[in-house]
Amino acid sequence: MQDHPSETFSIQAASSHPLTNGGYLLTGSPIKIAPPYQPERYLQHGWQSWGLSSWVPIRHPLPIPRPSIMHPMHLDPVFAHQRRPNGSWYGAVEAPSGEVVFLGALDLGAHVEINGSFLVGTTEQGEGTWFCAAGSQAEVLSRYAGLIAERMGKTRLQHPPRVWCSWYSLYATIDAERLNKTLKDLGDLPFEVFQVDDGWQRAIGDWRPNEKFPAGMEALASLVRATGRKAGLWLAPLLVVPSAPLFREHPDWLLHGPGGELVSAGFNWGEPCYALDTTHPAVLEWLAALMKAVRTWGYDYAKLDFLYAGALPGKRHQDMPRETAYRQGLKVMREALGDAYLLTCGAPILPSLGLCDGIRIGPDVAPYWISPRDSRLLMNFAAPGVQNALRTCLQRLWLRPLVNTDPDVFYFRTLQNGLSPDQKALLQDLAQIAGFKGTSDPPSWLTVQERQALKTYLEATPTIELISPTSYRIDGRRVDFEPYLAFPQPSALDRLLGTVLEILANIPLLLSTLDRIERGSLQKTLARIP
Ligand code: 9PG
Repeated sequence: MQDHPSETFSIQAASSHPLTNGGYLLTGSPIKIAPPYQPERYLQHGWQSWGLSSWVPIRHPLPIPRPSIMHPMHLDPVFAHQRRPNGSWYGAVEAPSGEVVFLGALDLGAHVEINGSFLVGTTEQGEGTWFCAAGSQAEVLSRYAGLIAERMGKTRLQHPPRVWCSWYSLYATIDAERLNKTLKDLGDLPFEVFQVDDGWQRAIGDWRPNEKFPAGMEALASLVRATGRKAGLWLAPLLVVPSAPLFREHPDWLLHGPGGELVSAGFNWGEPCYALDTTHPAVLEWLAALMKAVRTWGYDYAKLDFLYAGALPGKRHQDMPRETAYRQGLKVMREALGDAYLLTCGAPILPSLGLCDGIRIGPDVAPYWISPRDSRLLMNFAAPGVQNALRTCLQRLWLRPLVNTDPDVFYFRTLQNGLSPDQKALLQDLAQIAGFKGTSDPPSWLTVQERQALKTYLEATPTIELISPTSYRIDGRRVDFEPYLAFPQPSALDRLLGTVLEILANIPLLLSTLDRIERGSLQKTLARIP
């Protein structure tokens, strides 16, 4: 253990070099950082876009989120059962003074946890390189961002586009006709991208248009382009479900565990999900061809989703660290996409930097504040909802110099929306700060006033000042998010119900049935709206 008397912590590392503007570059694994006090809070960073990133209590840690069948979709499954507060690539503790002591990896495959009062950093392979410093949270994260940019690169684009995305209103009920109508209704609203989300494909892994797009995806793209906008398309290129032909035709392309079993990538669309092995040359070829096809159809904006699948632990065709394997797959897709805008989603954060233009920095929003089932009973903060999205996104805004940060969509509509005006305003403010402006509100759902407010909002370029990671000034107006971010305190009954739900959620048949019911009721609701 090396003591640094001028610092507020001591370091145990293979090597440590002081940096001219404070802090240290360290090598080794594990790395141990000991502050001379017992910290109360730990800054946890989620592995992929949706994963919880927040200050969390140390003495009474949050329980392991449920249900476990969703772990591969919501957190790094390797650490799913780690009870001590932990997170991917970096972590920090807070000193009584409010300063933080920060430990952040400069390499992939790194993890930080709190053990007693120690911050402990480990790497999955080899000797890690780390940055460690004390200071204000904003200051240390800004220096970390600089070091990460040197290693991973950063986006070529200063300004993210304004996007209309089909998901958060029409969900999987999209069809060519409805989208054409929505496109027409956008009129003079200043959206630069019209992005078709989930619902156009035959299956996850079968990226041909389904029967709801009888004229093919080219037809829709040319209508979009005729309005002067870029056409955008959603794909989950690294996922495959059993109903896709690829699942039967190329079992060797799928990621397997050490015992030859398929690695679970979670459960969605009423089916179990599996991952492609991005070290398999045939998979890389297929991915490149898929991205080129999307370009040929006329799409210049790709939202590549559920990308964590490429970095799940498993036995790969070519043996390499899982995040390196993912990055290799992403690089192939990036190159095949040429100069198209690439938005990554459900993506491991550090391994995506330098290769994408934008990245989703939080879980999905929803037209409600929280789902009591997910937040109170299952203590799952990666599930859709506005509170979850705000909480995680705010802790990821330090990424702004490196990549366009997508906090997910905001709402202006009242129709089909359970959010209060204040809650809608918080989301609008977040998107203004993050810089990435997107919505799914179909113009025909908006009142005249709402449409006007949306237009004014889209055109605004306010001055943003950081006060603290959870409070900002937007054109001089102070916005404080902190009062909205508290975690629920579940009762004994909540915990009991959570356990029952956990058991039920691990029955795939029940999940598929629920998925069918939800889709059916959404279809009926939307059929009633013009
Ligand atoms: C389309 C959507 C939208 C959305 C993405 C992603 O089951 N899950 O845990 C789960 C998480 C996120 C999610 C869907 C399911 O949403 O973030 O914008 O594109 O896929 O299916």
